[in-house]
Amino acid sequence: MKITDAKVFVGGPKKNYVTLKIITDQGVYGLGDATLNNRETLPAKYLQDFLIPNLIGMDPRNSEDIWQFLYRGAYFRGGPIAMAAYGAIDMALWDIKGKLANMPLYQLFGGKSRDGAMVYAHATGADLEDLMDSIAQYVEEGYKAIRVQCGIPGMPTASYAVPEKKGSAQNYITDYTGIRPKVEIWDTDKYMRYMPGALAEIRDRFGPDVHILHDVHHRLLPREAAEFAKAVEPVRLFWMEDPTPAENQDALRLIRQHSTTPIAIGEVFNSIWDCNKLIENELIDFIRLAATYAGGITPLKRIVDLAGLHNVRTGFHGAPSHSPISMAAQHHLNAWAPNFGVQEYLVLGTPECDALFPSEHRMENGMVYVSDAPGLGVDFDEAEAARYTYAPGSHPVVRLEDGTMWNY
Ligand code: GCO
Ligand code: MG
Repeated sequence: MKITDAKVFVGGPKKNYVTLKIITDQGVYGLGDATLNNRETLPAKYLQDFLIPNLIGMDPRNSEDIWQFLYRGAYFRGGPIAMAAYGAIDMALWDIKGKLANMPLYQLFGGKSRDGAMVYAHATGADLEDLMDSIAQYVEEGYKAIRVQCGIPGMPTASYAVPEKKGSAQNYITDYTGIRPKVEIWDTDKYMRYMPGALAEIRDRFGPDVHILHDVHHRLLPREAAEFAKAVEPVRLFWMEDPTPAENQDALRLIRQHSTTPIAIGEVFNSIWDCNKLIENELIDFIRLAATYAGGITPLKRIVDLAGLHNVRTGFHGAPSHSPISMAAQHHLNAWAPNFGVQEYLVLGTPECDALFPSEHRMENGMVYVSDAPGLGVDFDEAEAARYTYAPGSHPVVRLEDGTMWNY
């Protein structure tokens, strides 16, 4: 069996999805997602110029060897652009394998460990009252887990994932007016003084059962993160996400030594080498890589297994930048993983998105039910795809009030 061709498409409804289609000599094709948010053309170019010409003629069933060929063979290993491109290839090869076996992928991993996988939604508000309305709406819709972000009084601009105006619920961050980013101004002191109290009010209002998550989005230093984690302990967060940049994996010790608030990290990681110490030293509770940026199902599954040895559960990234193809890869991993925690999932279910990526994965009452179709269980309509083109966009950058660059 041989790969005979592969095509890359960039575009989608209000998103620049990068979709790979690998075609074989036996009429079976596989789909992959290489969407690297706000840098979408780069994995697409890497696929077109270097990777696809190498794939032609290979046996698509050897997905492990092909992954090793891509990763080791590049000599310059890893990085988000390359790993997103490998991720798309790996997903497509697993899709082909599932179709050949006539089985949904979760069966090839070891079958289902649960019926449905809990997801979390994003509630957001220009201020706390606005956020409370947004949370109430998700509770009403049956969500069991909700991430909460709100504007901070006195902050010079809206901060991460928070709308500028009340009631706009416009939390998403990519601005498609061009590649030059807007600037958010950040003030750690104002955040530290306000946010723990706001989280406590949310817990009081919604009671003990709803899982509350909060994304600090890399804004704190390790000592500040430790103070924050300690202050919010009574709220019993499901998790505190990205409290501090984790490039220095040892920095997480400080937070751990001072608090029992669960920590979720990993959405910007590309490899097991970015998180192995965090996992082995049990410095985190949830691992957040995505099938795309981690380089596909093959390496992500290895990370899930390592995490399982150390009581770390999964909480894969699922921002709207991921297409339904990589989300499907994650639905299958979530159905199988013995150490599943939660899945971030923002309902993309617009008629346009469903028409571009038809599938039978189902979302109900805050749970995802994986499809039983062979492979990934999601298709791609090329005629629909022809309606879309690439639209340059950027998420903001962050500066302190004196102009110093900070972490987005
Ligand atoms: C999340 C993330 C996203 C990122 C975005 C960047 O938890 O979902 O923090 O909102 O900001 O994916 O491209
Ligand atoms: Mg995040």
